[in-house]
Amino acid sequence: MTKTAVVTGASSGIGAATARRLAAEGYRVVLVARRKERLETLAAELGEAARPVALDVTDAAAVQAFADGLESCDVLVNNAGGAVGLDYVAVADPADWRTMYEVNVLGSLYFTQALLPKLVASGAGTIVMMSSTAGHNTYEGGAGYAAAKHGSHVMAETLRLELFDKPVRVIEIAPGMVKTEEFALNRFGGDADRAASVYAGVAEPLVAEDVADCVAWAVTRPAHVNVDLMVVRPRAQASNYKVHRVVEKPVTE
Ligand code: 8X3
Repeated sequence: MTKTAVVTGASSGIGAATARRLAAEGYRVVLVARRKERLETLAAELGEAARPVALDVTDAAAVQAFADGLESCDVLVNNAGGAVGLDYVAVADPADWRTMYEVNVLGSLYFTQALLPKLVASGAGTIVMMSSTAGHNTYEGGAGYAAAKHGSHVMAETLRLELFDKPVRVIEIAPGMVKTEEFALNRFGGDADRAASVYAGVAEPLVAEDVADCVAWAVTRPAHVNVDLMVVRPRAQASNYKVHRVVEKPVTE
């Protein structure tokens, strides 16, 4: 029987790439995000394998109603998330922190709670938590995002303990620098120059397809194999701090 994968944050970036990959692996993919038009475009591209569902992952009632209407679920990819701002703790806007916690952590909580009975009933369920290297370290200005992603990491670790006797595995994927259409743009409120500076001089940052490849590999291992945690960075990024950037030399006469 065709397996069903629910991917949140599927309207762009890692979520969309993951949906494409899982569809290519033979899954029926449920595409979840707020932006209906983008989901419909992706669903049209993927054909019968995909179903778009427009909802806000921070709306617990909407998530539960969606889950109630779903026939079965084999894989849940808790991917919806993102960063807002890069401000020092001293001046950070609590509203940004609240948004990041709600989307990255509570959104995953709502989906996990709502779909867990179906994941257990599948007999071989998988929950993928998309955390970040910011879920394992931090950096100046990153406290709000790192706190939220540490939350994703802790949720994965705790769930794995709590589900130890259930047929559901919990996989955490922690990407470092991934150049996507929107991550940095969203972080900087649409400031394209500031967003571009994040990747300045990095010849080959990861792209969404690289992370989707990690998800697809981990999810398609035999059901008894649990890839607990996969940390993935571009070769040019040895740590959140240490990034190899090729600086263009100024033209001299
Ligand atoms: C993205 C990694 O370094 O921008 O999840 O926080 S970082």
